Amino acid sequence: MKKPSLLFLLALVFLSSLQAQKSVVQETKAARDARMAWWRNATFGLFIHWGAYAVPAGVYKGKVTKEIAEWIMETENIPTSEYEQYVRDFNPTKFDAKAWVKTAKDAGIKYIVITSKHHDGFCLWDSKVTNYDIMEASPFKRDILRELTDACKEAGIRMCFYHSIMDWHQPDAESKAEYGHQNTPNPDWSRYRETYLKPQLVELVKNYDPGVIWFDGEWIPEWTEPQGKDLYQFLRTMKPDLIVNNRVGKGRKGMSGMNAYEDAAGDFGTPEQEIIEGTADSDWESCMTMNDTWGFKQNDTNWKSSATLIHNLIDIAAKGGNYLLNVGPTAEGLIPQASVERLADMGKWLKINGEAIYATHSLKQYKEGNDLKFTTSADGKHGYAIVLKNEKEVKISNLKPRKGSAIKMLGVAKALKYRTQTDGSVVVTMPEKLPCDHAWVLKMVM
Ligand code: H79
Repeated sequence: MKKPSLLFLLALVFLSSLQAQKSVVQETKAARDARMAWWRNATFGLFIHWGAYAVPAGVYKGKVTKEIAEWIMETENIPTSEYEQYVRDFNPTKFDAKAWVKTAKDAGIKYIVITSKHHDGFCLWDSKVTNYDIMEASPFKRDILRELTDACKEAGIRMCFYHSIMDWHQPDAESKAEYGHQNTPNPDWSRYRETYLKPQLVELVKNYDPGVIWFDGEWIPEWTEPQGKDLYQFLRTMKPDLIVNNRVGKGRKGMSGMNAYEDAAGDFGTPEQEIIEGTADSDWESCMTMNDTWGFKQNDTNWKSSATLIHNLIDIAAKGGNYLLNVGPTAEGLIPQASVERLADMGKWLKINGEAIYATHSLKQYKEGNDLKFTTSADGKHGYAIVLKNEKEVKISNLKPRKGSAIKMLGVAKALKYRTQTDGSVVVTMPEKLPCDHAWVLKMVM
C-alpha cells in the first residue's frame, strides 16, 4: 500500500485539532449552564491581592504613591533589581491559610480568587519555570497557593486564581504599552507565551484544580484576540469545566468590563470598580475594593461602610451578577482589621438573608425606586423584596404576592401585616424589632 503523504497526515492533525476545539468551545446551552452553575449560585467571592508590593505598601523613598499600591513598581519607576529586594523581604510569618479561609467562610464567601501572579511577575506558588517565586526568591519558602487550596477544600470554598498576562519581570514579556516596563534588548513575546505563561498555567490548573482562572493585563498590544481564543481553548481542553473571565481575550469594553463584540473569548464580563446599569443577558462579575487600592496600602483608610458593601451585594444580586470583593493582606500575612470587620458584618447579614441572595434569579424589573430591590428563588415560587431604608410602611408595586398568601421578613417568625391596594400594590407594615442592620428582606409566595 502507498504510504500516506505528509500533507495528508498534516491535514488529519489539523482537522482533529479543529474537532477538539469545537468540542469545548461549541457547548450546548445546557452544558454551559451546568458548567457555570456553581459560579452563578455562589454570587459572593473574595478577591485577594497579595504579593511583594505589600512590603512597600504604597510608600517608595518616603513618598506615598497616589496610585493603587500593587502598581508601585511601574508608577514609581522602581528598577527591577531594586524591586527584587521587596521579594527578598517578603516573609509573611503571620500568614495562616485556615484563618483567612475562616474569615471568608464566616463572611458568606463561596469562592476565593487570589493573585497567583500580578503584573510585577512574582509568583505565590512553587513554579518550576521560574526562580522568581515564593520558594526560591523569598525567605518564606512555603507554597501559599498550596496552603490556601487545602484550607479552601476543607471549608467547601472554591479556589480560583488571578493571573496577569502582562509581566514586568520576564524580559521576554516586555511590552510596547505605556506601562509595559523594562528595557530588554530582544524581548520575544511568543517565547514568553509558549515557554513561560502557558507552562505556569498548566502547573496551576493541574496541581491546584482552580474553579476560575481570572486573567488581567490583557490590554497590552502584544496580546491579541486570537491568542486569547487559543489560550481559552488550551485551558478548557486541559480542564473542560474550567471557568475563565473575558480578560483572556480582547473583548472587554473599558472598565465597564462587558464584551464589546459577540464571539469574544471568555465566560463572563468583568466590570471593575463599578456595577452595571440594569440586568444583562450574559454572565458578569463586578470586582471592587473596600478602600481605594487592591494591594495593601498603609495610608489608605478610605473604607466603604458595611452598609455600602451590603447594598452593593444586594444591587449586584438583583441585577443577576456576582460580587468579587477585594482584600489586600499585609506583608506580615494579615487581612487588615478594617476588612475583617466589614466581612464579619456581611456574614452576619447573609446568615439571616442569604436566601434572597445566593442561587437567586433576577427580574427585568429588578428594583423599585432607590430603596427596594428584587430577586426570586430559582424555582420562581418565591419573590424577595429587599428593603434598603427602614420606614414604618413599605409600598411594593412590582412584586405581587399570590392572593391571600403571607408576607414574612427573613429572621422574623411572625408574618407581617399588609394590605393590598386597588392597583394590586401592597403596603407592608415593618416590624418594630428588626432582625439585622442595613437591609431587610420581605419574602412572599408569587
Ligand atoms: O488587579 C487590579 C488592578 O491592579 C488592575 N485590575 C484590578 C483587578 C488594574 N489594572 N488597571 N487598573 C486596575 C486600572 C487602570 C489603571 C491605570 Fe494607571 C491607569 C493604569 C495606568 C493608568 C493607575 C494609575 C495605575 C497606574 C497609574
